[in-house]
Amino acid sequence: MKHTYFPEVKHPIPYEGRDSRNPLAFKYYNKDQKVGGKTMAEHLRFSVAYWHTLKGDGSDMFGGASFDRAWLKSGDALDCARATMDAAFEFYQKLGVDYYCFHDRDIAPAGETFARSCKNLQTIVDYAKQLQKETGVKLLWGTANLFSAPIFTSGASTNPDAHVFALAAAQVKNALDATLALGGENYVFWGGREGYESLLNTDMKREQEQLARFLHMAVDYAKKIGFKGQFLIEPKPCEPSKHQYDTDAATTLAFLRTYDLIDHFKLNIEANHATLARHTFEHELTVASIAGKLGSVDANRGDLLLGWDTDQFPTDLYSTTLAMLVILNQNGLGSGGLNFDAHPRRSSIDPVDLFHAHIGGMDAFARSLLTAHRIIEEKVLSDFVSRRYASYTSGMGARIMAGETDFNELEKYILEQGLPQMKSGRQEMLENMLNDYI
Ligand code: XUL
Ligand code: CO
Repeated sequence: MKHTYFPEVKHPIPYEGRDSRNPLAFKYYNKDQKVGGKTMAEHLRFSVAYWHTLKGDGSDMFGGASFDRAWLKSGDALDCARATMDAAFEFYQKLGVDYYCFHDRDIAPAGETFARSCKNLQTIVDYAKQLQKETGVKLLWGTANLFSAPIFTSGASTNPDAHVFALAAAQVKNALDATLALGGENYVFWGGREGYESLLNTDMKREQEQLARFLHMAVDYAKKIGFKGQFLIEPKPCEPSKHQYDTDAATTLAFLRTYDLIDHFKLNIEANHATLARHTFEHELTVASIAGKLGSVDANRGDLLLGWDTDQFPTDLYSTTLAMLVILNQNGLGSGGLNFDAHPRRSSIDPVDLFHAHIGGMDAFARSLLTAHRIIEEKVLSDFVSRRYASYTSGMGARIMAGETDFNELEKYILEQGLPQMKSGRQEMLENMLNDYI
């Protein structure tokens, strides 16, 4: 029997239904419950973020570690990495999630040399593979940390020094190998430092071309090694860069189209990144979805009063309901999932707080799945929206959309038919209806 890192949680978290008052139970997330033909687990595909949940220590810009994490103090760097992997799989199993995500440097320590770092990664990947096999927990996505090491301060693939570009490529090559070895269903690119601080020293055009070249190389390498997972880009406007090139969904889609990468990528939309870009979460999800490019979600929330990437657990039912509407309307996330890229607050110091945090996020999304499913089944919004645009489905509206008319004819039409009448958008009525369902 392995060491127990979460002694307060003796058994897997049960589903007890909405009347339960047990804080260590699900009130809505009932893994095997069917909602419109799929189980909740199949719809939601929850994933734990290794960097926050296992490696997070509560430190912030103003102070050091506040969390008590036995696994982070278990001997030398590799012993710690193994202990952390043990804690991780104990956590996944007790929580009842099927997936996790990691950066290469979360799971294995960097070494003195690049070769040593690769060897460490290989060692821990072998260990993770064994634990995945024993538990059935799977890898949703892997990624490379190309932002923490000081050498990436001025970017990874967008670095002005080609030697740094080469290092980033070598690191992604190994992270892709690791993701393939662990059966990862996706691979994520988040360009934390792929942007700039000042245009005084930056050739923006060249940097974007470098980024595109890098992504093409990744596509080629994935093909070479037989990695079939989905490539994802995770937009964010800033932080740590002042201005990140993958600013938001629309910018990222335009970038992918410009550089002939669009067929190889989808987007991983994060709630807190959306609000940092001054969009709503549902706006970013919708922009990605209507392009057929919503691949996965980093489920969290920000704090509008703080205004930075607070990565809080998602508990706002309005936001999670609107998110589930987009996800259900596109028939799910395919190989993607809902990854809790979130961490407990600095004062939530105990390992058991990790359970409370994830239970809250999972219940919020499970409840929103049920709500969104009912809204769609009962056509609450869709009927209103189709009526609102009905004039484009026949007569002159249909001819406009079929490209069968022009400005001259439309002028004639107005002169004959007279001015259009205004119609209410009924926003408040719809907001009330949404509230009724939530
Ligand atoms: C940072 C962020 C990353 C990515 C993976 O804001 O969201 O953790 O999800 O690199
Ligand atoms: Co993220």
